[in-house]
Amino acid sequence: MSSRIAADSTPKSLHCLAMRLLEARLANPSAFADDPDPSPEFDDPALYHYAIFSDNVLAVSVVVASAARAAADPSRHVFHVVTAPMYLPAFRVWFARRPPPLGVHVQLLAYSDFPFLNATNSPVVRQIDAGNRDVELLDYLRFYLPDMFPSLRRVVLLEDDVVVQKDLAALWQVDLDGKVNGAVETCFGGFRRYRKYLNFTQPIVLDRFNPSACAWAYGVNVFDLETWRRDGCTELFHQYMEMNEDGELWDPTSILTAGLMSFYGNTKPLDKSWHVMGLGYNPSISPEAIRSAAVIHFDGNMKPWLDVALNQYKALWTKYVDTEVEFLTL
Ligand SMILES: [Mn+2]
Repeated sequence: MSSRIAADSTPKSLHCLAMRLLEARLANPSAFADDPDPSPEFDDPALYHYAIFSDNVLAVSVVVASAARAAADPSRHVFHVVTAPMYLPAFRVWFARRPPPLGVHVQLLAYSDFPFLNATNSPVVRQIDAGNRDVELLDYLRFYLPDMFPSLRRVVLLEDDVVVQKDLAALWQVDLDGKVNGAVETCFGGFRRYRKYLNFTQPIVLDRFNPSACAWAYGVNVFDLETWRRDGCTELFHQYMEMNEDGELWDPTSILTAGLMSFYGNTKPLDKSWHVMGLGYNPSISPEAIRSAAVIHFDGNMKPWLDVALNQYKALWTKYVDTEVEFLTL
């Protein structure tokens, strides 16, 4: 069953899944609390906290299930899932029907739950309000982690196209050397350096950045929220978004570039085994690299829930799809 679901899960059937979940809630509203009481674990800084920004219920369920299964003590892991308001009911039904596995904690939120995300505070919201359709608020929420989670000191950002294969508790012991962002670097030789992402013919870019600085990846990022607040990285991000309103400094649709600017000189390279990339486009990743990876990342267009997924990697994702969910009987 699970392989059939994943093989057939086109974006259209994922949308159907969200609709079915919503239907279940309309049919039986009292079974699904609108706003369940927050658990004390949600803001306990002694626990391991993850942020996932997504509108894909199935993908998020795989991230959570895989991380829970890999954890030595799942009850110490807390997942903060933030979605668009229209998808929140679907997430609520899913996690009501299938409570978080193995005692992990899951907090479900919509970005409308954060009042500071308004046009006065945020140039991103202003650009969306102005009709800039290239900007998706969900994608930019990662720049607001310290404001979203004021009581937390550290958060790991996981994208929804990853699978966790090892206990991530050790990420909380990684020494970031006073930097804000822990990430795996992606440069090799002359490739994937800042010159690829920024327009160095602009004096302001040339002034501030080294063109041969090494780029890093989103997917698995350890963020020290206290240092982030101290260094004002969100404010810096806002400045760059405003400077680039005409799109001359960098491709304004690239969230990575916004990150490369905002955390420039503030990123600590993580060991590459924390985050192995390319499963959404590269058919020849070494099996050994995949086996020893703490997290594998299906970055690229061939997502594991799509028909075009690379066959040799598909099972690494589908084995975490919860086949007991009745809505999946398509
Ligand atoms: Mn990704």
